[in-house]
Amino acid sequence: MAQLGTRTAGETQTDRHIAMVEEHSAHNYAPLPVVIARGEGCWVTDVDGDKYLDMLSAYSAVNFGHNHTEIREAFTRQAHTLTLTSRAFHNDQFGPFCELITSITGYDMVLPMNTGAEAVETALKTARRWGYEVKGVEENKAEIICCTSNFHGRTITVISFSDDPCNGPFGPFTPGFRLVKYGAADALETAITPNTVGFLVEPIQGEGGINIPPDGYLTKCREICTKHNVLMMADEIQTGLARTGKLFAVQHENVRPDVLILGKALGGGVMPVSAVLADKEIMGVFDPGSHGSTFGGNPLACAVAMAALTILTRDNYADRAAELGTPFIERLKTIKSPLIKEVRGRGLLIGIELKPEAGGAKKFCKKLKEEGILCKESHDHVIRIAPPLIIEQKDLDWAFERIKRVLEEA
Ligand code: IF1
Repeated sequence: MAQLGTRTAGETQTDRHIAMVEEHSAHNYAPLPVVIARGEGCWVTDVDGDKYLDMLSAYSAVNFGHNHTEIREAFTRQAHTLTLTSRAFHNDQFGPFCELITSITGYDMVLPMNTGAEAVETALKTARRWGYEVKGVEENKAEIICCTSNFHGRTITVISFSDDPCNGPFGPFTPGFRLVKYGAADALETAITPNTVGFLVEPIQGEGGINIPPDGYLTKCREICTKHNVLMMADEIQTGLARTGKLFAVQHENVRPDVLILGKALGGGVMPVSAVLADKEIMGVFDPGSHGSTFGGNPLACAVAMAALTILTRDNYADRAAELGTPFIERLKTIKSPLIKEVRGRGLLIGIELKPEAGGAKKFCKKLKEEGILCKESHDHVIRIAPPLIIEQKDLDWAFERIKRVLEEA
């Protein structure tokens, strides 16, 4: 039940905060009119005391819920000890982090960054340098294949291979990228040339609308990349770390990409931590000075990431996401609303696609907010449901009643 806080007459705190943002912040977002002040588990409280169930998890960065004790303690302990040295020197958190993340993911080496886009850019640099120095592609001729409806971040190079119109006008764009239809393995094979060095793919497309590829797609892509000596690079920034019911979404098909890209929840929901993982013959292309970042691999990030990885594996978050998500998806499918085109998802990454005549998913996210649920549309017509993986059945039941009511009443 969303407890309504005591409201003072006239302007609310919410109004006051939104007015400040309207006045002083770039309008690069159109947020729901809610100003969150506290978070605990799956619940957040706004500045006026109203409570909401967080069903976005900051786009899967808050898989552990808000204010997770062990993550907070790891963060606080390290914050009091040592936060940043730069990688001009070693620090005592980095080695243990590298050992833990490589053992959990099964790759030889890791290159730590901060945001997801930085990790994607790092993967692109990895593929290009590998292409020139190992595959033998002529310099400046490397091609990387990406998918239609992709989302990999907001830097100029990353949006250079986006087909989303909101990514412009920001040209001139970075050359060397081709798009193929997401889900069509044969299109990938057709697009490969002797200069192709990498294929970048989301195992499930998040922003593209929670797009799940056909069964066997990732397996076929793996085979094609192996056959043509092209690096298969999986962007698991949103789908990774247990979100889809496996530790990594590629495990739904037992596919092992050559390059694994992680972010979001790797930072435990408290700070940006991202990483690129690969075996020695690929990651070995980097030599001192060829890549880096001021904060990449900082001791605070490593401490938080180690806590996140430890909790994920120890508490079987992946099984939990599958056990809670799978029946929840089936229940959502029972909602009788002529507006629903399809309910789809894996684990606790769920999309309710509405028919165009519903008028867009955003207005339903606004109605859900009034019911005490915070979620976000993905690609106009899809209501994305992605609660923290610690969510309890009773909260899913609470949410289901409200989602059902909003969609059936419409
Ligand atoms: C925003 C979208 C989701 C990602 C994948 C890389 C990145 C992201 C698969 C870049 C980031 C975030 C960005 C955030 C909203 C959110 C998002 F709507 F933008 F597309 F989740 F779907 N690969 N996704 O999902 O990571 O640099 O942001 O750390 O930009 O509004 P980042």
